[in-house]
Amino acid sequence: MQLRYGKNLRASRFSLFSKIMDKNQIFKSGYVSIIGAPNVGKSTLLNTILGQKLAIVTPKPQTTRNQIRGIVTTDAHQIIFVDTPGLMNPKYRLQSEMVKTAYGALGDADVVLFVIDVARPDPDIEDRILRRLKRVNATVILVLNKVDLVAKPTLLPMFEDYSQRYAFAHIIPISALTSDGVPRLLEQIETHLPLGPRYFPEDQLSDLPERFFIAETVREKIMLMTQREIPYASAVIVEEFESRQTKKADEIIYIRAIVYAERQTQKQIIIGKGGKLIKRVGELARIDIEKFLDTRVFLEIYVTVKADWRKDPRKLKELGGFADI
Ligand SMILES: Nc1nc2c(ncn2[C@@H]2O[C@H](COP(=O)(O)OP(=O)(O)OP(=O)(O)O)[C@@H](O)[C@H]2O)c(=O)[nH]1
Ligand SMILES: [Mg+2]
Repeated sequence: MQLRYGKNLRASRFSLFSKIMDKNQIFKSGYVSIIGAPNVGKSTLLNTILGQKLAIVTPKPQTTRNQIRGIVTTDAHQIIFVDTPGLMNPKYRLQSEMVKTAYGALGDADVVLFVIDVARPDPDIEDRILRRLKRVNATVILVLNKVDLVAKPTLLPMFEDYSQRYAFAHIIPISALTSDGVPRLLEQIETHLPLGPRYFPEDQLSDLPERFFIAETVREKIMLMTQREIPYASAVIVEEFESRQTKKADEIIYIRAIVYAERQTQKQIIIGKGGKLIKRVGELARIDIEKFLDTRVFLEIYVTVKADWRKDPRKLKELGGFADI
């Protein structure tokens, strides 16, 4: 059974948008793509803007693999924010699909947020992205993220340096983690939105199905609890997602998720001694999924091997969620 939008897939009433709109004001709408190198805080920024966790976040680079769309609707506008995979120099097929997916978000964008980690800038990848941005019609805003990690004076030369490298519409320092500077960023985004209709119902948070977010939650826990190659060699698919009644006639959602590893040795590590690791993954994922769906959940996780799925286009289509390989 495919549930439509459960309670927590509805947009929260929380809003970092500060302006109070007058009723006669014209409606604006548009797409805002969030791009940048891996680990700069793109998904954290999406979650902060939405006021709830939609995209998974880990301290490891290359966490996000797909476009994650989150919708914010107010009386005056509707904005579809698009979080994307971190841009890097791809070394295998999954990575090249991730890069293609990220650049694919530039086509529809009205505004592009190019996010930098001020504590760890990466001039090579930034230059590559900037060359690409020169061919884009959208308004490009440079977002200097993680300002909570550096002393203020270190930011000044950055304004100078980046404005010489590209004609950004704005350069805005923020901390996606503390939301410092985020309201100002949103104000600037609003000014660049075109007039447009409301594309989605006002309480809709995403156009992606619940199954996707459930699989992502399990993948987040695996990424957090495993090391070396395993976080990158794991994929998760939700095979079954069904509402059942308990003996007391309460509703419980039964979920069966399959974790795919590339090798038998990786599968063993993910399962852990006596099933300890996968049990812990299941416990942590269940807590988050229950919060997300706002209902009780019975989560079963199986681990299996699909050899070299990251290199095989057919397997990638199935496990990576890339529609047009
Ligand atoms: N101190 C600090 N840490 C942050 C901030 N924003 C994000 N982080 C941390 O940076 C790490 C990466 O954050 P993500 O949001 O997953 O980064 P991402 O750009 O989506 O990464 P990929 O999906 O791998 O491309 C996490 O540990 C976050 O908690 C910030 O403003 N300040
Ligand atoms: Mg991310």
